[in-house]
Amino acid sequence: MPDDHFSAMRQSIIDGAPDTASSLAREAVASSIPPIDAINKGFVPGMHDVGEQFAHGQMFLPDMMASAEAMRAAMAVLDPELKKLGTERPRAGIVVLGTTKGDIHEIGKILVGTMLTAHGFQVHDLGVDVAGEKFAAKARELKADIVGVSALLTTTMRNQKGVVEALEKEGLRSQVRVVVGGAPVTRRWAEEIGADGYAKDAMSAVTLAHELMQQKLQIVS
Ligand code: B12
Repeated sequence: MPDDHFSAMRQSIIDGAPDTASSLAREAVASSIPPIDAINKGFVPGMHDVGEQFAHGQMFLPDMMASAEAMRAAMAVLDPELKKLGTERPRAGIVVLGTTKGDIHEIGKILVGTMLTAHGFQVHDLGVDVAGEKFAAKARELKADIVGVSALLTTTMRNQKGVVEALEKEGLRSQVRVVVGGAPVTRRWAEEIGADGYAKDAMSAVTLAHELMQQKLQIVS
């Protein structure tokens, strides 16, 4: 796909134009562009620009909301395409996913869930603004292998630690691997809060999840 198509995708996010974003996504599918390329090379860079402009006072909350709407429109087209890749694979592991308490950012988390599903994981998305106890209860109910916690705000990152603590309190910590992510999250932070891993994007989250499942199987066998 020519670079100007990717830049049109990026611009549709900056402009907060859901119809344009959706039709560019459909064009990508029609031209057999891998959906992950459309997301990573086209639409996500637009979200990053929006974040930068917001940070510099050049964009405001309603603009950011319009951009999120455009991103959702693109994902509505690309998500089913990504998931198709995973439908015939055996189940790689059970993942409980959510955005931490106090935080309503969901786009990155949804993308992580989609990529995990596309690679054979069974994913249960608890949504946004999820308390640690809820993660723990779902992990128990489903006998989850991995709990994934997203946080996009420096203020809500600390609630990722609350998820680790809730799992400890429930006596589940040795059975469940905790992975954390989100724009302000780092590997160092993951270590500090006692999580088992950090991934910077959705593809790395898949690699990490496979590695953790391997480790788990080695311990069991
Ligand atoms: C879109 C957006 C919104 C939308 C969210 C809509 C939605 N439905 O999700 C709306 C408009 C609602 C919003 C609200 C707010 N936002 Co906002 N938002 C953004 C923005 C522009 C993009 C986020 C995004 O979707 N990125 C695209 C996705 C694909 O990337 P991602 O989320 O980083 O996810 C990837 C990785 O991080 C990783 N990942 C993510 N989760 C997980 C989980 C696991 C387990 C793993 C392994 C990996 C992983 O993989 C993902 C895919 O590759 C960011 C800017 C930025 N650069 O992040 C600001 C940003 C996060 N927001 C910010 C702020 C300040 C706010 C508000 C407080 C604004 C306000 N004054 O009200 C509110 C907070 C509301 C709340 N309580 O949560 C700040 C945060 C600053 C800070 N340091 O804390 C940012 C950084 C903007 C800025 N530069 O100032 N926001």
